[in-house]
Amino acid sequence: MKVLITGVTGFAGSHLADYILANFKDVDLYGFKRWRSRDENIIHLLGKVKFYDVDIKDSTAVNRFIQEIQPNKIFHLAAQSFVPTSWKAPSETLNTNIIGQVNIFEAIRQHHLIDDTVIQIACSSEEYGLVHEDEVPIKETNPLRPLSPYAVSKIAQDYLGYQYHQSYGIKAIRTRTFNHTGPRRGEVFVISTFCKQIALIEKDLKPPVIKVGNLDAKRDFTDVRDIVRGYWIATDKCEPGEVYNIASDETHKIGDILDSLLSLSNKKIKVVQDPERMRPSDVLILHGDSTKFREKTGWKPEIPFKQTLEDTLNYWRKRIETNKKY
Ligand code: A2R
Ligand code: GDD
Repeated sequence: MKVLITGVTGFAGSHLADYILANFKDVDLYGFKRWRSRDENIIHLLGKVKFYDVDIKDSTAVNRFIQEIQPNKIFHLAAQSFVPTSWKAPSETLNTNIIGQVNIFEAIRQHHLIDDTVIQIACSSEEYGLVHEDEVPIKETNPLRPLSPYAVSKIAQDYLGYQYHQSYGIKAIRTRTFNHTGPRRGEVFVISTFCKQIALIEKDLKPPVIKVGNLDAKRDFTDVRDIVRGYWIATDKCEPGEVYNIASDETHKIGDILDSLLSLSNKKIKVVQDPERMRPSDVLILHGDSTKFREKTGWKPEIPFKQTLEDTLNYWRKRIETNKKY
């Protein structure tokens, strides 16, 4: 079987590659990266994954390499994935996320791969946006009230999956994933930025002050290693055209997560709110209901949240200990 991961240099993409290589011997694994992509998440994959330099905004390159690979499964994870960047660079976010996906869909159509290729689309719980107290836990049927350009781009990806399935029969599996974290998470995301700052403070590389944003927001976190297992199962068991929440179905206040992380360190650390980290409109609560996905696939998360927090902090401690590029 030929499997293509877009966004293989990223957080979820590199963990998905690890999962596939560890569990399936009969898979030829391909990855789209960019020529200037960071390599820290994929160095260990060299020789095991065939990499192609493809910017997904470049329809010619997407077309050419999808034709060459003829993948049986595509995990479409490439995206501008950081919500605050979408306010600073809305056009770039919409272009990458929406047009990038259209380019992949069109390549599948043009090369007559619709019947042979299942494609998982990484949609997001951000699509739910403004959620009322009486709407949690959030089901797939909840209204979508996006609060960022990123959320709008993900709604477009999601609905393009629906529309291409209805119009052409493309086998798109739409996964609305709630927050996920773990080792290799980009340093700007909440748990990673907290862990990185704590690890720097522990090494006396930074004053004992941690900068934070909105600590009142609530999020539903799952370990990335459970999420990528879910993506694989989704492509085997879910219905093309359908949408599925993937979540832990538990929610945590960001302030409580910060307290848990601080309790893992011996340093006394002061917490300071950084206005730069506040958003024009933040999603206040994401608390998923993933019953539909669990009943369809039998998936459930296995890694406890406490373990994920410890692993992420230890990842940053090790990275700062061993790597000058932090
Ligand atoms: O930044 P790079 O060059 O390392 O590649 C990132 C890739 N990417 C692109 N690939 C091709 N053409 C583009 N124009 C392009 N823009 C970004 O997407 C990287 O490999 C990946 C994003 O990785 P992360 O930022 O670590 O996101 P994460 O958490 O792995 O998210 C995976 C998916 C995304 O669709 C999110 O929106 C969704 O899950 O939550
Ligand atoms: N990044 C960041 N940095 N967020 C902070 C901070 C901080 O210092 N302090 C508090 N927060 C709050 C944010 O305001 C937000 O409410 C929450 O922590 C989570 O922020 P992020 O980790 O940046 O993630 P996100 O929820 O905006 O988006 C992530 O999850 C989505 C799924 O719901 C990303 O992984 C998206 O790509 C993904 O689609």
